[in-house]
Amino acid sequence: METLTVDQYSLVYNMLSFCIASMVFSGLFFMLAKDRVAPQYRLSVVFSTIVVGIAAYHYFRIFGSWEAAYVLEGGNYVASGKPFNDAYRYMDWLLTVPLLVVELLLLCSLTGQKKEKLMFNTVVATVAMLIAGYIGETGGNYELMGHRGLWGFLSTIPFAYIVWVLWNEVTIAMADKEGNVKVLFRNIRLLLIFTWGYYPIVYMLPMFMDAGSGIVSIQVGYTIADVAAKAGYGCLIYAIAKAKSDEEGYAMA
Ligand SMILES: *C/C=C(C)/C=C/C=C(C)/C=C/C1=C(C)CCCC1(C)C
Repeated sequence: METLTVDQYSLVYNMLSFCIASMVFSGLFFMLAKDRVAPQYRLSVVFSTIVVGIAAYHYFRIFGSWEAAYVLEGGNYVASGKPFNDAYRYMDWLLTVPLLVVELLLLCSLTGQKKEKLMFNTVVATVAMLIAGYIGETGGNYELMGHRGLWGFLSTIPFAYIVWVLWNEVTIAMADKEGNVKVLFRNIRLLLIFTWGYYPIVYMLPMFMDAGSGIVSIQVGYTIADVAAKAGYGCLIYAIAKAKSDEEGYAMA
């Protein structure tokens, strides 16, 4: 672990703390608002709650690990000797990314075999993407033309497949929609591209900076991405479910 300045250390510390608050309270919102949408869309909102719940738990652990990994010494944060645990993030993604994929597919108008096939394929692809990513992330060196670059590239293949499937299915689902529902579908498609596309960029950042800044960029970058891709995405999922319920004349009992 590299020595960090007080500012660098605090930036990560504060972002992790902000993230915990976002996850916990967006989860509370999804729980309280679930019955405002029609029954057939509730599962998606339930999935959002579970996703931010799992993330909140892991961020508590990441936060604890971050605090334990450094000690303040002579005005800087130096390694305490306890390793910072990177695996929490990947364990979190292994659970939450498949759920995020499935909850969006549930809102698209998929049926029968096609639905099951796409869910299965995309879930398998997320596992492949994350295993390759983890191998690259924890391999030690930060070179583009080395271990990190190679495994990052391999991880990008299933990633491209997942994004392509989700983009297509949302496009099909919004084709016969109008007004609010259409706008919301378009927004979630954009949010998906920008947030998911941002993870591989964060992954590459340490290749272009010194080791201390690399650690900080990874932590801050993934944390911002997670807030958008989990809490923000959950809000849009809820908004789509609500707009579709309104359109179909659902009134809360
Ligand atoms: C809530 C967490 C989410 C939505 C995480 C998404 C993660 C990715 C899309 C990660 C993708 C990666 C690549 C495409 C290549 C480099 C390695 C990864 C794992 C960062």
